[in-house]
Amino acid sequence: MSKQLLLGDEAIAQAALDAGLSGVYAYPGTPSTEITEYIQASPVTATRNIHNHWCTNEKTAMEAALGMSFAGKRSLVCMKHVGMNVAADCFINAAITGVKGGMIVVAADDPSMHSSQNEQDSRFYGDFSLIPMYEPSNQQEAYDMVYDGFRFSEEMGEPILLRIVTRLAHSRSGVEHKAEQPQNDLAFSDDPRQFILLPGNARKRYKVLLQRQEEFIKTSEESPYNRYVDGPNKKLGIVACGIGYNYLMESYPEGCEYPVLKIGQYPLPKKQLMKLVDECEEILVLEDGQPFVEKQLKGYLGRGVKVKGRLDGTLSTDGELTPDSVARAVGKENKAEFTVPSLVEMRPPALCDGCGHRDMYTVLTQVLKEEYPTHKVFSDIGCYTLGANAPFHAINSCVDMGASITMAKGASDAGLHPAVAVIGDSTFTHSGMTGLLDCVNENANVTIVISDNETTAMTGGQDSAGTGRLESICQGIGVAPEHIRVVVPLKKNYEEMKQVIREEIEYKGVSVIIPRRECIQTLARKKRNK
Ligand SMILES: Cc1ncc(C[n+]2csc(CCOP(=O)(O)OP(=O)(O)O)c2C)c(N)n1
Repeated sequence: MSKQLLLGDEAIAQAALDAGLSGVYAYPGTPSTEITEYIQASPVTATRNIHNHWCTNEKTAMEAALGMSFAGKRSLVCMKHVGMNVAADCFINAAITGVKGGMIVVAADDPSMHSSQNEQDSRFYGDFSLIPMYEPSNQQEAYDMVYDGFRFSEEMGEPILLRIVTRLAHSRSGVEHKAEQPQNDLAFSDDPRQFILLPGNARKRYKVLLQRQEEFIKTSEESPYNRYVDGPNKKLGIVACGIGYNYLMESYPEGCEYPVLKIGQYPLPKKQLMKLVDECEEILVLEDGQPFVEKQLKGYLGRGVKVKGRLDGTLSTDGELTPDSVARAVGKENKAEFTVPSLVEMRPPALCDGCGHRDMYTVLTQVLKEEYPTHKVFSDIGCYTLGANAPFHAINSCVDMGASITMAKGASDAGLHPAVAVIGDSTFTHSGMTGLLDCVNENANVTIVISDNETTAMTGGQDSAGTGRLESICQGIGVAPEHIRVVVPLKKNYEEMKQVIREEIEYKGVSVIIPRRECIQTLARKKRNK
């Protein structure tokens, strides 16, 4: 079989294509975006008519993937870790409905917050929902887990969660392909009530899910992704999860002196874990993210075994695991840490020269700072969040997707004026529209700026769900047409833009200002590809 040099994300995508995927459903988010992009660019996607359009948000993606599974076909749903919060309602309930066609949920975590607002660990979602979960240690394993995972999902009758981290998603290694499989035929559950979660049915199904936990543990004990490797020195036993195993092996190219339990599948394999605990004086847990296994281990042992990891300070409680931090934790000499020469020291990211968000902030901050000193600006997540930095210092909040509009509403309810929201076009359709309806329903005194660059720029320029329809969406939600104002953010229009901002702040009700100019990066790409 051929070997290909693939990113972790690409290995996942290729495995899904090889395993007879019928549809990928996703909303972009680093470090998961490349999975869908790889599927979109793959020639077989068109020839096999595999669904590959971006979704409006992670919840719609999860639900559509469950719908495809309901119809008997194999679906993949991909998101960054915080997307799991958006999709959680469907995700948790999908564990109770179960699946028909194989369904794999990829949650790409970002320990160290390279490109995120938190470093939550998606393995808690696996535990919380009570379904089996994979965590690959390298790109080949990511491929194998997805390739075999669809069948496993169908055998278990459950979605499978695949948790990856940034370093695995965004680094390459040689990956061997397996044979291409056909797509499933349309097929439905034998149980007509499987997907009807009325309380009477949900209670039954939840009980069954609980009863199946021992079966899931057994599959973990027999899984090729969980491996007990003995070592002569029993002073320490190491539990190495996911990429933590890869980092450990960097310190032991000839094999580790301590017994190691490699974890790639959850729930934790009880038998192997007990063997490690019985044989070793102390346990060290290596896991990238939060102390998920370490906490469980402390809970389930309760017999005076010392467990070391992030909770006792052996490893830092925050930030990603690294080969260096793992080497230190096992008492290995560390090379001097690489230091960044001062010449290239951290520079905060900035909006591109020529970006429309720049013109929008230039004008907005001028009007607000000079004429409305009591103002606050609630911003959101996207390129325009960089309005927080110099030279603008324009925003007062950025919390989660959609929160600009609803926080502005809450602050306005509290008596703040002017309460201004700044949100991007993709974020608006992702989670801002429902908040706008709240504003309209109460005629909240808010001024909402939808800074429309006609793309999802922050994550690389994917299609934005509302392009060409933002005014009609706002009007449909109930914003008065005369208070939906479109401007072109260019220097020559600054005076007009200022006047529009003044008028809409003075209006006591919901107004939407749409500065619209295409992202200069997507524009340049289009020109290059012509
Ligand atoms: C729940 C969630 N999903 C995805 C992301 C990743 N992400 C950050 S901003 C953004 C969209 C930005 O697009 P837009 O609002 O149009 O602003 P732009 O970057 O184009 O200025 C995405 C997808 C995230 N931070 N949180």
